Amino acid sequence: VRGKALVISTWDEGLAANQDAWEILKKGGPALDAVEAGVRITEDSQNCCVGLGANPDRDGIVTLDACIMDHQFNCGSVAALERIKHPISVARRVMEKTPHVMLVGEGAQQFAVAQGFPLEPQVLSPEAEKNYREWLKTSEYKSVINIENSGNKRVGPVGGPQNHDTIAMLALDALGNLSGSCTTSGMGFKMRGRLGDSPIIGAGLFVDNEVGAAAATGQGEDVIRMAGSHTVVELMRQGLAPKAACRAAVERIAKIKGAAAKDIQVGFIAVNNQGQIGAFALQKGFSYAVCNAQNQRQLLKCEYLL
Ligand code: SD4
Repeated sequence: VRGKALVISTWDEGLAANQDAWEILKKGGPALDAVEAGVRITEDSQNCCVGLGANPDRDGIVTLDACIMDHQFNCGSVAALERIKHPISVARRVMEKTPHVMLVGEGAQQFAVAQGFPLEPQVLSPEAEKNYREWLKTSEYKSVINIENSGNKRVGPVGGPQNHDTIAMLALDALGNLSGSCTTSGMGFKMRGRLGDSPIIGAGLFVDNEVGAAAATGQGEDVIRMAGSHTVVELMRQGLAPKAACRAAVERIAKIKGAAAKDIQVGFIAVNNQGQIGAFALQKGFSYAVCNAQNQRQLLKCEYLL
């Protein structure tokens, strides 16, 4: 069974994150530990799109969202969390130590501190500070789609300019169990209090061990309105392969949005309980990283609709 273990995650940053997840999976460790450890790498990287180094909301404050789900429908989530470095680990504690699924804002922070997570200083990373000052010149909220060479450049470690704010990761372990994680700073310069899809079970992430797992990235509002990741898993339940399921979900978003679809980006990744993987995006520029026993550093350009 061990040959089947794999991890798949979003964007170029997924490559580095997969390595830490794989260290656990290759020893036969649980998918849940893998998806937590993997995305912590991205949360740590100051020069990136996730975690405390990321772009703030329009009031200049970094607010983080994350969720995690295991093979038994256990799930935990935090949203609008401030000054905590590893929201994914707080989400896991919500899952394991509370009777709840989601904690938000001040309550989430209180819980994190009570669980021993350090309260970090409220400062922007140099890059985010620069981006925020630039943004303040117009103070105009526009969702910038995550396409190659989009105006708002962020240089990823591998694939050149990228603009996005999220990592989602799905893993299958040696026992055949699936888990998933998702962590984000949300859309840069969002309204204070805005939540996207990423911390919402069924939208940003969904795992049903009998079928498969899926996760989303991109314009969260449009993922929420069609229950994105849950939809992908249900399509797999009906017999679609992971890529076909991701494509059908993207087509649904395109239909809902009509002409406005060209102004947004959404990408899905999926894995079924047989270890088949797939991904599909609305627009060009979405990448995803895959790691398994055969190939440990694979970065793939995703197929797209428009
Ligand atoms: C959100 N889905 O907050 C996230 C953002 C994202 O790449 O995935 N950006 O809507």
